[in-house]
Amino acid sequence: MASNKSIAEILYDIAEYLNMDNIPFKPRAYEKAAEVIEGLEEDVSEIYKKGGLKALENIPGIGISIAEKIEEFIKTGKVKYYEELKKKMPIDMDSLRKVEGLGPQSIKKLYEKLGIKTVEDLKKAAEGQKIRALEGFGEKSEEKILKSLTFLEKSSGRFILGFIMPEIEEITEDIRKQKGVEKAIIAGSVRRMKETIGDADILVVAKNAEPVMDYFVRMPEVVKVTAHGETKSAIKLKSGLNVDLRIVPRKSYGAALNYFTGSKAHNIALREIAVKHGMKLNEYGLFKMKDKKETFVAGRTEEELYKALGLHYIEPEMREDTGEIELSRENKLPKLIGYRDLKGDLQVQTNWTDGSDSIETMAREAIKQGLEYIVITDHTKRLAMTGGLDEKRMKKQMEEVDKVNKKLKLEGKRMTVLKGSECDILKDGTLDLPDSILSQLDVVGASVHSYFNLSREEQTERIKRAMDNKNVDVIFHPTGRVIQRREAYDVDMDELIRHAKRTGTILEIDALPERADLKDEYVRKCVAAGVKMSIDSDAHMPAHFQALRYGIAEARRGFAEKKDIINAWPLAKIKKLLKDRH
Ligand code: DGT
Ligand code: CA
Ligand code: CA
Ligand code: ZN
Repeated sequence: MASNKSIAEILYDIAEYLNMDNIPFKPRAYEKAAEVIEGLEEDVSEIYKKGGLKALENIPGIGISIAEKIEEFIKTGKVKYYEELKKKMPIDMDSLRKVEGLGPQSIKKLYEKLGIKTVEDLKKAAEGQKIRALEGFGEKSEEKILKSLTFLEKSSGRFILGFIMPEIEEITEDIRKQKGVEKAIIAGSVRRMKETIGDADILVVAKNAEPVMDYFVRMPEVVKVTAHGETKSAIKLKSGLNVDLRIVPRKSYGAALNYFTGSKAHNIALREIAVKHGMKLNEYGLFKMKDKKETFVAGRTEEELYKALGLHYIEPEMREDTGEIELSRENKLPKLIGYRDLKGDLQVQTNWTDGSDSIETMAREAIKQGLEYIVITDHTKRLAMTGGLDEKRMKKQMEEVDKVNKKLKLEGKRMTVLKGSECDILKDGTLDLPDSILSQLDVVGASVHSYFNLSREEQTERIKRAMDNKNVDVIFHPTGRVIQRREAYDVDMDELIRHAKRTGTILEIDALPERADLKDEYVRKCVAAGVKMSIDSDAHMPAHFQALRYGIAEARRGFAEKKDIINAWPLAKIKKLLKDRH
């Protein structure tokens, strides 16, 4: 079916083609029509189905000529006029348009003189210094094109949530402060706390849309405005992040929030439930047909919406249509671990190895973060470049931990620093420190930092062997992935989870935003298998404790409850668990 989005895209493209030919007024008419259609509540196809061409023409901002083209597109999936324009100049308009500083005239000239059709063509030409020779371009604009291309490449990918979140939250906060704004909330994958996000979607309820939109497109961080309308605007920030802002009616706030939070799969499943109940669900609400008229059933809040669908409220992190809807219907949803539920942190590095601060500084910061215990887990000797600890220095560090504990206790602080290690797992699955030392520690974490390329069997056996060591309590960052930098090593996670169950080993959710390891899928398997996990910051400096939030998010995405996460437990309880293990 012809979606509003696809219709709008064609109209935008036509506008661009007309702009290239310097035609007056007409391009603006197409652009305006595209904007109107983008912001329309109802599907244009629906409008057409009900009222035909006349109804299309009645849409404000759409004249007969554009209405006819929309009709043609709905009927045939094509617009002849557009096809002809495209044939005359077969270029990848959508991509080329995104290149900063490249207007329609330039795009045309580059095609006519150099045959540039795609962004790749453009890059080649710029690198080959072909563009500077063109009339009206020169060396400067060639450099500028290359710069925009680099930026585009950098920003075309997804963003790691934890890195970009502060910026998104700041913008949302600033919007919230604008006059007349009643609500401003982040939706989309950001609200679902996905590890990486494509763009940010912000929803606003406001008395008066215009000043909010004007503020939004003029924020200092904005480098490009891709849409500026009454209900929807879209910008690109210096960081490369695209942000969509939508103003939604107060009455539809819950429905809009639900729709724009997604995921798409979750939305589709909800809509099917609505249809089964003889209702209709969209971003404006849940509606019932009565006497051939739609009446509003729910949509002010998400809670009300789920309720009207016969469901219990589902937390955003679970909305991926992977079983949450069935659980909700049966009232069997997990009670997810909360963002304030952590009491401790089992992986903290200090300046004894590659961390930046002392044990004491890290402990004091942890207190500020509301934690009651931390485990100091510096690297071991095999990681020589980090100054990894050998037996002698390990013993020294244990004395230092005692000292810090005494000092904090004298001050009446509620913080216990525990002795631990991030001990390297060697190639054969043995550990980098002898059992005589490991057995004296409160918490031993073991990690793979080498031989990532072993075969699946070898890697699995290696880690299982580490788990077999009675002194090993936790496997840190169990799959070794670093998002956008390194794939997980090849390992049989199902078997590791089974073995963790057999040996009572804890598996870590390393909370560093670029790790998020275990990821949600494995967290869920651990929950199902009854394997306990920890959520650790892997802090190398005080600011890193902030990462815990993203670890909690990953746990929530994996349906984990407080009982599944041992550092959500009070110190006495976790101590008992460790004691029972040893
Ligand atoms: P992202 O930005 O790639 O990280 O992922 P999302 O989930 O934020 O996706 P985005 O920004 O394209 O759209 C935001 C939400 O809007 C999405 O989660 C669900 C909703 N949505 C977007 N397009 C559609 C659609 O075609 N159908 C339905 N049912 N929902 C959609
Ligand atoms: Ca998004
Ligand atoms: Ca979006
Ligand atoms: Zn590590």
